[in-house]
Amino acid sequence: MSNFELFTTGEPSQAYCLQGQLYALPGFALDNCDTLYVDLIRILAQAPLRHFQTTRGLRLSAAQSNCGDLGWISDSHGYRYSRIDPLTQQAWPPLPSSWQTLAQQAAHLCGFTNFKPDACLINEYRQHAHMSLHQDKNERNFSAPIVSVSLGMSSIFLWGGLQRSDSTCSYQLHHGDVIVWGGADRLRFHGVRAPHGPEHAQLGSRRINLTFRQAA
Ligand code: MD3
Ligand code: FE
Repeated sequence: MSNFELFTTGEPSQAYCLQGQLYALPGFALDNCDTLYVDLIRILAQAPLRHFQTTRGLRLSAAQSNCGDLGWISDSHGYRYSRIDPLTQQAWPPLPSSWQTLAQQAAHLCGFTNFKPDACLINEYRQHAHMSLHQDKNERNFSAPIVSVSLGMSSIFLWGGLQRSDSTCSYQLHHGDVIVWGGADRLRFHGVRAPHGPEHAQLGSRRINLTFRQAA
């Protein structure tokens, strides 16, 4: 397994091409973090974080929720998108327009025009929570990119190839970093390790990731 780590400390609002169609915008969301945090508290009051189960009845280690027209869910019937939150039996809270704008601007800086996210998955990683290597393939339209915003503690994300067995590279994600990927790299295997380093002044000992997608 070949592994290298990249540490970027560049100018915000500059897109770095990491590999193929995988881009990093270090610190791109920093200016918006206070607003994001206030919106997040309100959204999670309406659609609380919970641990979904896999088809095999295993509890996912990250706690999750959603906002937007569609939300990603998992239960004994598998992974899919749903307009209804199974916990509250209500529609998911709306995607704040400022969040949509942030995701669209990030996508645009990486060359993806016309990105219109209709789903935002909220992942909360505490202590040993992580996400094993997987592909994101529940969305209808693989030509749309995915935008990820990292908040709170730092974490290492792993990205591999189109086969689970392909070698992986690793990259450090910090508070305020944005990652955009799409095109040929949309279906790469990827994962994220448990958060590490000092706890975050505002978010405490956890990392929160917002993932914006065009799911419909
Ligand atoms: C995709 N979330 O929710 S997003 C997911 O940090 C998910 O919560 C992770 O994967 C998280 O499905 C990672 C960032 C990411 C980074 C690199 C990738 C996604 C990627 C490389 C290829 C494909
Ligand atoms: Fe994923």
